[in-house]
Amino acid sequence: MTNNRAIFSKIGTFFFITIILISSFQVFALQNKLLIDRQFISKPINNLLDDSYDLLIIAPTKFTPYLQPLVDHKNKYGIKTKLVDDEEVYQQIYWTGSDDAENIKYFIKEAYENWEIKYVLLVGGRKDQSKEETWWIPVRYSYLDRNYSTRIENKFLCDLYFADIYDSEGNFSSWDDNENGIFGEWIENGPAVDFPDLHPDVFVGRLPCRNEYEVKTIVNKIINYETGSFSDSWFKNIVAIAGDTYPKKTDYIDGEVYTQEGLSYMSDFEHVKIWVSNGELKNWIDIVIPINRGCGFVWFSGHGGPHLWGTHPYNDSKTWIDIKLRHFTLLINRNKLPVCLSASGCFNNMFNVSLGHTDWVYSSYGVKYNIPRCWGWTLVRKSNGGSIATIASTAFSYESSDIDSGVGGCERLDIHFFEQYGENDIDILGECWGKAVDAFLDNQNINWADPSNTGDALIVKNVEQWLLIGDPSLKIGGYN
Ligand SMILES: [Ca+2]
Ligand SMILES: [Ca+2]
Ligand SMILES: [Ca+2]
Repeated sequence: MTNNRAIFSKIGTFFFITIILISSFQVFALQNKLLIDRQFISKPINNLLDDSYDLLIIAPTKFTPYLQPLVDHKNKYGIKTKLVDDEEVYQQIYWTGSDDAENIKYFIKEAYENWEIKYVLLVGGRKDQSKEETWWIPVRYSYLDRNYSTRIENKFLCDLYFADIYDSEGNFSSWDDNENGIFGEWIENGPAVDFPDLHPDVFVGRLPCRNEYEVKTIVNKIINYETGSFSDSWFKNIVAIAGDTYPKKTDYIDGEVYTQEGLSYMSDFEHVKIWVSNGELKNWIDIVIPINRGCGFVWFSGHGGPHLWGTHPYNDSKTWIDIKLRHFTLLINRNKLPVCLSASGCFNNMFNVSLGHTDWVYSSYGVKYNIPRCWGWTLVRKSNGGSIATIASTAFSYESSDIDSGVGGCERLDIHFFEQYGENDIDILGECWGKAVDAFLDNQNINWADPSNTGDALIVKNVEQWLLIGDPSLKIGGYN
């Protein structure tokens, strides 16, 4: 027994020393790893600190070969462009945010600080048409929870999250102040929980491509657009499509009043008013024809869904005049591509829809049906025409309740866009978007404690969901 005890004691001592040694080694290794991590934090991104870029493109590896022609094109025109695949992002940012979307945002922050980028193009949408959402490039849902009358909506797509890097004090704008992994929270019938800064620090657009074909199509569209000749008069048309968004509820023709205000900034353009009051807007053909003739901008002011845009004749709520996805097959405007705006059309840019699962798509009989992609994205991905970009809403959007108040209605965002382009002479698409967001916010005094269903939360919701599908570095009107 004594001998056995001595042997066990020696074995025990041996194991004890071994464990100490292993532990010491692990501590040493961990310390070194932390050292390496810290070095990575202070000196990330490919040892390319001497370089600076204007445009950062983030895409999955699968798409990157098809984006190289766009990179070459951008560089040729003086927009220094860096293409990074998503794996590279996740490898470099391995101190990790709370999820992949936050990792992307941290990477954008690093790129802003090290490469001085101004524009970020995210290339990647849903991976397929199934019910479960899987993404080529992650999205952020804002959980600003407000109903639209009796219809519940507790979250929506928000790419402004990726553009708003810093708060007003220069700290990282996390959009998750209480660190519960739920972003942009403004609880139902309650105050805000998270307090996003909202002001963009970089200009972000997304091409929600599902496959290589879509990437190739849009790369071609952008290159052709920017190198094309805009001396033709078609570009100088702005088509405004509007009717009575709220029959009887307001006694004026809402869409016409708002588009008129925006058009006043566009004095160099021919104003093509496709309105109900002048008899130019009777059905969807009236929308297709002026777009096919060619226009630099097309602006819709009315209602929307993921699958349609629509409005009413004056004081006639029973009659709808709308343009649906299937009507787009007759859009054959080819290289005469407009920038399209539709802030007031709810859901027009709701790019998470699929054949497997579609929210907020109804037939006229109230039955839900499915669509492969949303209205705004269908216009952008169309190969023989459509739009070069669509800026529109991803959720329920809310017009000003009072035309004279000018407070926080979604229509103000579109109007501010034309102010940037027409009056402030900004001709880069993403800058018009971002500076319109700034101008919109500068006119608001948001009460973040407002618990009401129709109060200040809607101002924030409007701006969070006004999303650019397109290239933020796009030179509006091209380079020639
Ligand atoms: Ca939160
Ligand atoms: Ca900011
Ligand atoms: Ca009205």
